[in-house]
Amino acid sequence: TQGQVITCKAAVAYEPNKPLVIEDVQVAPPQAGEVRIKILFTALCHTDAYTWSGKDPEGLFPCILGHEAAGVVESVGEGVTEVQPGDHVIPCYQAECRECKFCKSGKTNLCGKVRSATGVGVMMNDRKSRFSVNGKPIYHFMGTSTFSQYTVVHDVSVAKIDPKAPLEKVCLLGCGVPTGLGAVWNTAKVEPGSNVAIFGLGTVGLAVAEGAKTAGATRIIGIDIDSKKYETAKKFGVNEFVNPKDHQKPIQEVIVDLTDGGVDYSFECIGNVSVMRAALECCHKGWGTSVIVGVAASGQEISTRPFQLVTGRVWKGTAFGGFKSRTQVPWLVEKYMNKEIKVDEYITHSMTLGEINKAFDLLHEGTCLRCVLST
Ligand code: NAD
Ligand code: AHE
Ligand code: ZN
Repeated sequence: TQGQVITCKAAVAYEPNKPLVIEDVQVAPPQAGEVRIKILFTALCHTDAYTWSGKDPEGLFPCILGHEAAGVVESVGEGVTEVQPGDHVIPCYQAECRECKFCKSGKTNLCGKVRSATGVGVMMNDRKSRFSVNGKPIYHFMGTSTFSQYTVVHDVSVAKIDPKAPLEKVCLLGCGVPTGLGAVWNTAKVEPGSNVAIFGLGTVGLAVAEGAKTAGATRIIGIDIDSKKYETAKKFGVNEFVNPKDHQKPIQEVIVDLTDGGVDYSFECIGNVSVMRAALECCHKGWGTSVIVGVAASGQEISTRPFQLVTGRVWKGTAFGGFKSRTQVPWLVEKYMNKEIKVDEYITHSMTLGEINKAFDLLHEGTCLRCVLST
């Protein structure tokens, strides 16, 4: 198949919110600096649902969504040296070129090399898509487009992993789990003995809890409008639970009262701007730090009284948990293989690519953390 167009199945999003259509898609061969991957397993993340909803200003249609996956390299374009056909890989929506201003700064995991293309659904080389249906181009998404049996990504967006790792599990290390762990370890840098509040106990919030537990946090307070979330959350380290619906007072006041003035660290893992405000304002005066993890819709803005920051609270955000993708995803895979981090526990459902619309329905139900699709 090397050098040839591959025709395979993919789930195409033609319009916001309209059911995805399983199509025969043509996938062009990888050009210079590109890698064509046979995707074997892909999970669904709430960011896919967000873009599909039409609220993502970077959402373009028709496109192939999906960004949390694992597979095997099928072929590589000219000049690609770090992976070869047969390598087991995880596509990384957050690239790492190790050469750009961002990568060299040592201050961020964001990479500038291909971001201008991945934000508009094309490849860097020729600003075109490698996907088409009957000659009509289909946009890429986040530089990954994993809801397809084959995809083409930039070489700076591929992490080569241990071939012994089970791909049906480690596909989760492409997004949600690292995001939560890294928000704690890299962005907040939670110290032992800290008090932590986590708003939203989906996969990302639970991974924050796991990260906080391993960082030695003492009180790990989970906050969710669905009280059923507490039972599962206990297994990830949450040791107190608050449902905002059970209280008259604003949730930030409830947390401040519970914690003698506020928490050391809070994390917003929902994508709701009023919760982001509450998460900042439940932080302790003088040092409390709040990390925004959730992605909010186009047009949404955050606000608080500047006095909150004048008096020492810090507002931060994180993308992919601050992890350097190509370098650290393989390291996370090893941590999973050594049983140092959970992955299996986040997988509540397994289906096939053909059942993807059913899988999206599930995502909106409280019982689903991650659903893994075999392609
Ligand atoms: P999820 O939907 O599984 O989890 C959200 C949780 O929040 C649910 O348990 C829900 O009951 C709860 N919730 C909803 N409204 C609430 C409210 N007002 N108060 C308290 N709890 C509330 O989602 P997820 O997959 O865990 O993703 C969480 C967010 O993180 C999404 O916005 C996603 O787009 C974003 N995300 C960001 C990054 C990043 O790199 N920054 C990476 C992955 C995901
Ligand atoms: N296109 C969206 C932004 C979405 C967003 O913030 N994405 C996160 C990853 S979410 C994964 O589930 C991210 O990494 N952002 C950094 C980047 O460079 O995109 C919008 O609202 O415009
Ligand atoms: Zn995601």
